[in-house]
Amino acid sequence: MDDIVISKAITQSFTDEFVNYLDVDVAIAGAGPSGLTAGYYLARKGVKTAIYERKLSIGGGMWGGGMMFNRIVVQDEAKPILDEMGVTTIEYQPGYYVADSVEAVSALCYQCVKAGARIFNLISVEDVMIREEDRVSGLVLNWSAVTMANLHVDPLSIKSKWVIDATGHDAEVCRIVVRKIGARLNTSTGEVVGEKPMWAEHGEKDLVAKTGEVYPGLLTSGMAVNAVYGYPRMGPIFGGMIISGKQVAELTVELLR
Ligand code: 48H
Repeated sequence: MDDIVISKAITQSFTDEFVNYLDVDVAIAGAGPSGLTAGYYLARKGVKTAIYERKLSIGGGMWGGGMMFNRIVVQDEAKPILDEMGVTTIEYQPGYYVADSVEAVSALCYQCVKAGARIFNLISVEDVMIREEDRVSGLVLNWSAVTMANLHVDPLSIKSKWVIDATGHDAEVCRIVVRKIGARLNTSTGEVVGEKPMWAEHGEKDLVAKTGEVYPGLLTSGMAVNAVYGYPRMGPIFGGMIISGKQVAELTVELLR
């Protein structure tokens, strides 16, 4: 066993891949359920897709199910997506399916990577590239460890034809765009409106209806949509997240054409 060979294998293969993904079709911020689902459907269409995740773990808020009971619920419309991903669901009542959240995250992550999307964890999106007359044209990245340790280390940039904000409740990429360039988003106030109190039915419907482009070059999916447009949260029903992920992928494929 040669320790240096092991070190070289890791650093060289990671660096080669990172360099290859400096210019992508789609860059997704956040590897929660919506980002992973979007990555899966994009990659299956042959779209070069990179996902950047701040945390060590992939899966965002899905692991914890509802209040740490590690189960999620999805509705009729989302069940075929979980079936396709290989996640077991049990019909609890007509129209309500329950799944193990650990199995669901693991399956989404596995299918996303196997479809060809690349996930870079431990990397935070801290800024955006704006080019071509105020169009989002890429992301600015740093190691999460740098941000957490508050180190003064400059970031690096990646170029992408489309960016998807899948950062969940904080809608971080949209907030960056508003804060940095005073942009007006496609919302009632032009800014990130902020999510409203829990109401599953409306939260889910509104989310699916508004998944899409929020600013030139920038789309939102998942919980970020509710935050951006000021829609209710929905609690531990995750169907909307994966439907939104699929929808944003299909829309982006159209836009890329
Ligand atoms: C890199 C980042 C950054 C950044 C954040 O929160 P998520 O799980 O988001 P969704 O939209 O896929 O799913 C939402 C769902 O988990 C949820 O919270 C629900 C249904 N809530 C309902 C309710 O009522 O509360 O995942 C977002 C991911 C996370 O892993 C973050 O770590 C990551 O994005 N992230 N990654 N750079 N700047 N900001």
